[in-house]
Amino acid sequence: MAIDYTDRIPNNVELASSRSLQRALEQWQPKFITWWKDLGPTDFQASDVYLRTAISVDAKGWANYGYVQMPDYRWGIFLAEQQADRTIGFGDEMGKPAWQQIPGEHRSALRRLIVTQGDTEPASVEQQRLLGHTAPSLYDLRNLFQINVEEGRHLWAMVYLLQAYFGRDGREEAEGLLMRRSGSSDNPRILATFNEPITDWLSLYMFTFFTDRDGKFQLKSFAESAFDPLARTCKFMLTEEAHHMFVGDTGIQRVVRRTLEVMAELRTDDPDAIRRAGAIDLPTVQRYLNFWFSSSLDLFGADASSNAAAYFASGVKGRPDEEKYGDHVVRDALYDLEVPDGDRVRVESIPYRNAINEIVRGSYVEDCLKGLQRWNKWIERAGHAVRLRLPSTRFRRGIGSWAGVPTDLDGNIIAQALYNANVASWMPSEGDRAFIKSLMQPVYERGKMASWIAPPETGIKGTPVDYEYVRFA
Ligand code: BYC
Ligand code: FE
Ligand code: FE
Repeated sequence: MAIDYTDRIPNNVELASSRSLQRALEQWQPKFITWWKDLGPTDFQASDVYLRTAISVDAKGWANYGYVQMPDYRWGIFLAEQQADRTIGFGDEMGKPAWQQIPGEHRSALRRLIVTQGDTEPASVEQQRLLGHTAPSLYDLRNLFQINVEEGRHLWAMVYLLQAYFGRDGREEAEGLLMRRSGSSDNPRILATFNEPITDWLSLYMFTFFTDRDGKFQLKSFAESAFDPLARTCKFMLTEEAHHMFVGDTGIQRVVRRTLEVMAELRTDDPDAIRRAGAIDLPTVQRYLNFWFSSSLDLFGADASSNAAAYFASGVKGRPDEEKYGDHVVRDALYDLEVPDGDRVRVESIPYRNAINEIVRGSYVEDCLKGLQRWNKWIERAGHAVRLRLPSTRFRRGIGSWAGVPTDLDGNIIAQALYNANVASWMPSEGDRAFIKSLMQPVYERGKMASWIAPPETGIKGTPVDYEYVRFA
């Protein structure tokens, strides 16, 4: 069957004029659709969903709203506008022209990074595929599907780079991106967080708040890259990413607000009483937060990393918002890293460039804190003394100097036995998960919300909250 790909695939990469790229996409596109139908959202493929589709990168075209059946979503390929005569903005190559083609010596590093980035996108769709059956409202159901199709588009964005710039290797990697499976034991997704199951909506909100926010920082690092097509692709992806984090931020806020309402009605903060009323007690919210925050921290890589230093030196991958820094070369500076040394903490001075993963992680933590401050305002206004908090970045780490080091939530090193005895109260327990699961009943009546979550303040794109966001087939 002939498909007019230049029409089917909205793009600003002159797809029509590149025969070889079209051929590669013609091979890949049906495999993507098969993957989507097999591993995308289950059972809602024939429903009409009120979705945003990008048909161009300008202010008018990037957000078109209308009813779409997900398999018909027009996954497009968009790069932010090219900046004429762009030069490299950091590292040893600073001031030289940005690369429009990949220099041979950076090919394998870029390939690995693009594959790692690309792998997370379909992974997240796989992780979330069952959530449509238990959405707390039509509004939330629509947001889930919006995120899923856009993660699909982000996969397209990376596959475009692989196919357009990496020849046969790139085509093989593009196939591999559809073959790995989240949570599989023999062919898992590359990064650990993307193999964790997301089978309840509290986890989805945590994931979109904490893990999509890692995406924001990684994409911002790539938006600085000397490899111009990568930089431009990631810049455009960031415009979509904002909605994913919005879903997490407002989702957790709505959970907290509903809990506060129930606490006020019952005049208690007793978790059992709150649970009996069908809301989620704040200590449970905290445990889910501890889990997803600590897992997402690992996605920034090792705190001391010669890879990160090499990426910065060569221009492959920079720091988010590079322009906010005074020194874009940082050749001789040092960074004081706190590392575990037996049961103590030692400060180790390492070259600044080797600490870039840790520095970016630090910016991420600050960004996360803003969300917590907003949620805590609601708790404060309701007159309660408890606060949600971020655990220490040393807590429950799997990557870097703190990997496997037993600490408490404040980052104090403790005995392994003490850690083992306490971890169940710091992480979601079997009981917590069973309780959250019991709440996961779909609410598909227009404008209605599940018992455990407050309604959103506004609908999507000026629609009322009781809009029919999803019309079931
Ligand atoms: N898991 O020198 P390091 C998103 C390995 S989220 C397992 O720091 P590197 C999204 C590493 O491979 C954004 N292994 O490594 C969100 C290395 O091993 P080797 C995703 C890990 O590679 C929601 C060793 O440890 N984007 O978009 O320089 C929904 C030393 O570490 C991990 C990216 O990740 C880990 N977490 O830095 C949908 C960007 N971390 O080679 C989407 C692309 C490290 O010594 N990736 N290792 O055996 C990168 O930029 C980098 O690869 C990393 C790690 C920052 C991940
Ligand atoms: Fe994404
Ligand atoms: Fe995302």
